[in-house]
Amino acid sequence: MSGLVLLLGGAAQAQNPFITNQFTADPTARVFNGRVYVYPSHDILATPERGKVGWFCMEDYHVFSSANLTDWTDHGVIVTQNQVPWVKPDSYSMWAPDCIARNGKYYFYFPTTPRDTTINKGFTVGVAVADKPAGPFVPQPQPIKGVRGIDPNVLIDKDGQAYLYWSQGNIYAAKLKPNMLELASEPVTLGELPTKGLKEGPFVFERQGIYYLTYPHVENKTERLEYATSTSPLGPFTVKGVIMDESPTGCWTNHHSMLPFNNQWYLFYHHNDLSPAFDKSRSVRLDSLFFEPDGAIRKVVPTLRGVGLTDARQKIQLDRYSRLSSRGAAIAFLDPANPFQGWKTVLADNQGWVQYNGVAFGKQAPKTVMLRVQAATGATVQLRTDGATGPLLAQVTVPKGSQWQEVKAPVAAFKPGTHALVVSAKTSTPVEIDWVKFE
Ligand code: FUB
Repeated sequence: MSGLVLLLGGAAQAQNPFITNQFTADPTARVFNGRVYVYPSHDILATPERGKVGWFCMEDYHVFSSANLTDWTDHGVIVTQNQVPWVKPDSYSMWAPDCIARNGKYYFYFPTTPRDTTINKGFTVGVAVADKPAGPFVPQPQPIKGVRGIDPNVLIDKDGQAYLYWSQGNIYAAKLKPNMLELASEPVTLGELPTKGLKEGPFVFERQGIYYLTYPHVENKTERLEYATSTSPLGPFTVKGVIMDESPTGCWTNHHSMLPFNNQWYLFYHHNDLSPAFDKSRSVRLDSLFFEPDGAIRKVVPTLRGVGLTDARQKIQLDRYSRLSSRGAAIAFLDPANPFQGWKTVLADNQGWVQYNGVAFGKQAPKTVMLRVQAATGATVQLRTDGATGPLLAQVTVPKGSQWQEVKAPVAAFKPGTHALVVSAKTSTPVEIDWVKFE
């Protein structure tokens, strides 16, 4: 398997979606050796020769990692459909995976279609094993016996017993043998969950003696993230509530994982940011997650801003905003024909402003600010910290032009530390901003 390592963007990836070099979905995040590793599915577009047009199409898995949840590394392909002996090589059905560490080995669980239909007519689950979190992974010659379904997830309990969870309309669970490759008990249905509407994508974890079974569920029209709790890994579970509401823009699936990292919990999930018109091409996101004192999970409101600070000296992508004026501001793709180029902020007139929180200016005052901008008839923009009436950092005159240009202006005021950056238009003509960077 490929050993490609690609630093994604180098910086300023502290926004959503946080992987923008390809479509990614179903993110299972794990902390291994002080780094966060994300094992997502890899959506690609089906063609008449490849997969089924209009449906999910996935042929391989990449793994990504980060030490700070801001700068992400793509370690390349770790498992691919035509290099696993038991997998139907043209099934394009490498759906939501998981990975877990035990005794110095990394076990990567993935659901897909076997070539031998006597094993199973639909999906089953296989394992690939590695000595390091990014591989190389060696697939087992056969899938796990007795598992029929998708979305594997593994919990290793405090007593060392491992459990495999998966879904097929309902959610199922069984004990795993210490070798992590075989079931040690008959599968059971976790039956206390809602009976109406598809449930899938289980992610189970234990916190302060409570076992959380979290899962996407179609209560209404599309999936929302819900959870149930128990005092034991196999239940009985009590349904507790919603972690994330249905997508307001109609992305049918959601799929998630959660973990604590440096004293903060995070929710990893997906949306179709890079493919708004087709929700089978998804992108992974990340937001902070909080527990109430009684252990309840506080509902997460999805953000574009994501988590972490953005260094003022890196490109600040305002289009991943924290707040946007209700009039005179909009977000659009830089190149609608190539969404992977990212977005721009369009301020239509002097009503338009955008706020981006968590910009780390540090201790030393920057001398200038640079903006990548475009304004057909010219424009003036102002940059302030901490609100529309906060200190004026800079006023920038954008010369008229129909091309992108990098325009500089001196920084007039400076307060050390981390601030919200507010950029507003001061003229009645449109101005488009790709990014802002202090120097
Ligand atoms: O990515 C394919 C499928 O969509 C996953 O296995 C489900 O959980 C849903 O996200």
